[in-house]
Amino acid sequence: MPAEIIDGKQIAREIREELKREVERLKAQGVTPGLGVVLVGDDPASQSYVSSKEKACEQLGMYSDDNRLPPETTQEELLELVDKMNIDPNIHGILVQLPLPGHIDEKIVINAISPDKDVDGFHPVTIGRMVIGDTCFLSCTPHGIWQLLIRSGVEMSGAHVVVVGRSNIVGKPIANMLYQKKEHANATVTICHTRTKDIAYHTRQADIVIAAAGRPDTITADMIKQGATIIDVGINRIDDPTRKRGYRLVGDVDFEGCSRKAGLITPVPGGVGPMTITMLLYNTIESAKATLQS
Ligand code: BQF
Repeated sequence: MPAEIIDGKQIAREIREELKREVERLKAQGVTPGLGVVLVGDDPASQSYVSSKEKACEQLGMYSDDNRLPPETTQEELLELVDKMNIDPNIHGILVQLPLPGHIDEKIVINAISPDKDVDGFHPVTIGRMVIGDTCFLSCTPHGIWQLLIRSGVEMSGAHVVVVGRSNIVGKPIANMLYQKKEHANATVTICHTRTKDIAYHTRQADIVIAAAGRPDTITADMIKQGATIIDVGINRIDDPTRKRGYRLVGDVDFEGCSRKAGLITPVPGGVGPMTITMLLYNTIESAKATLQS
């Protein structure tokens, strides 16, 4: 029996409907959730991500403050803008689109964002809170993966989750979220990476495989257990002259092969990707809510 496909686009749509009502409620109380957006340089992928995020804000009735800075922007200028946004009461979340140009130190910029507005969840204070299990902004891609699993009815408690990849933006945080002593978590988590001796040995035992290695065909059908849940976080551009853009997107999973053996599987595109932006909106709205409660 072929795997059931987890429709990330549809689940993202449902969450955005919920969020839209939340924004209306907040506006009625005099608060419009606002996202401060910063893009430095002219990387086409980053431009497209930033535009999608701003469009998504608009669709929910949120405010977004668009700041597109030239590639030669200095670190000092960027830090000045971040400082301004830190104290701007109309901005509840700050999004500095990564990657930044080489002459700017990403770590310094991330550290400059107030943890109270860290809707990307990349600040070390936020990460510390997450690891401890405190309430915090959960970083968007792993939070999106978690929501996909929850809303698809996947049992996490006691499940063996194998995460392939150990990046700061996906592998490390999703592993942390899923082993927490919390509802919809309590999994046993294994993290595999480039130096793991036999990745297939681990993934074959997994009830849930999360592929975030950044390489196509990292997970093939022979590497998974019958009926497993497969989450594909990869976004790899493959040259394709038949497409108008000249490329197509593929994940880290051999979708063809794995969808014949898995129980549930996410597609690329239309799986984890749409959830990432949705959770950014979610975090910004939560941040706006917090200003009312204090
Ligand atoms: C889809 C990102 C690497 C580096 C910086 C939908 C997105 C992607 C795919 C998207 C990403 C990846 C984002 C799909 C935002 C996810 O349908 O498959 C949406 O917009 N993303 C980003 O802002 O920065 C990145 C990946």
